[in-house]
Amino acid sequence: PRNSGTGPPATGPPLRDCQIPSPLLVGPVSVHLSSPLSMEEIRQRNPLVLPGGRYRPPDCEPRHHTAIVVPYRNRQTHLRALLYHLHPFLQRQQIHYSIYIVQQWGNGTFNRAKLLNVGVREALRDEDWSCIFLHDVDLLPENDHNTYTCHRQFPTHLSVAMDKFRYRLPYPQYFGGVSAVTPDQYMKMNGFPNQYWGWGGEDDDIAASFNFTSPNIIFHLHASSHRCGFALCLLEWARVRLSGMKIVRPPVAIGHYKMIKHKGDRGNEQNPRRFDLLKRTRLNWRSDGLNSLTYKLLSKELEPLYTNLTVNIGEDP
Ligand code: UD2
Ligand code: MN
Repeated sequence: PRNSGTGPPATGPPLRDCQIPSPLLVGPVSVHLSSPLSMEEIRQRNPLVLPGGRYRPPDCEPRHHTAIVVPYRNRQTHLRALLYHLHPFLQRQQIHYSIYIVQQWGNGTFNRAKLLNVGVREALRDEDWSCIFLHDVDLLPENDHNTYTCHRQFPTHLSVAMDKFRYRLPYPQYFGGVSAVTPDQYMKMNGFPNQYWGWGGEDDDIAASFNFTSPNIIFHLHASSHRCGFALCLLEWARVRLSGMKIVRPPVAIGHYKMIKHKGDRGNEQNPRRFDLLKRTRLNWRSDGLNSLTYKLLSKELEPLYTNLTVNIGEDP
């Protein structure tokens, strides 16, 4: 069942269901990274987007209701590039959507996964979304056949081919960038970990991604696992697996993304504890996640192109 807010408009004849695939899709699009437009210019190019960055197709009843959640702090230029590309991209897919920017308040160490937890919880207060996207601010999709919808059973990993990795998966279990879950899948895996402060590891915790180039983690793997073979251990580690699910992906030819080049941010230095935390996912995932999430929502603004959530998520203890 849906909220009244997701049904057809109260007046006028009911709309026909949107066609699948959307007739508006164009396939590959060229993504330019030269200086993005101003927010006002982007707004003018997207006249049907409502305050809060909401949209629903005007002439058919959408089959999908997707919230896009973006963990964020101090990346204005990237945000404009994302909004510039994503709004038209999603409108061509004829889905009902809304974009949430979850902004970490203060100068403390950044915590991407905790911000994602906040975004999911707050988005679900607004609407009965059927799908929630977890989206880095600096990733721009290059093919609109990569639909921003969810798989019924399993979490999806979308950014399977990025320019920065020469349009290939860097390693089989990689889960960074853009992913998606239904509310059910999210509950099942107890959301995302709250304990990863700083860069790295949180995506590994969620989905057994694994960096083959890191001797450190290989060492830990061997040291900590007597009973399982190498590959098997990787799969057993992460919360998607531990909660009885697997991950689905679009074909590599479609899951193309450009990542805006950037340096590491201040306040998001590599997390030296990530390897130790990862060893304990199996023990921690049931107690650390959605059910242990605490935060203070400081403000919620319906900006013309997105909903801005400013949140105090506390500090690295
Ligand atoms: C990789 C993954 C990312 C995440 C991260 C480790 C890719 C494409 N992405 O990103 O999903 O797993 O490693 O944590 O491989 N952010 C801000 N402000 C900050 C810091 C981060 O807004 O000061 C947000 C922003 O949405 C950014 C995301 O966090 O895209 C990930 O941070 P990053 O882009 O610095 O890390 P990156 O590219 O290595
Ligand atoms: Mn990045």
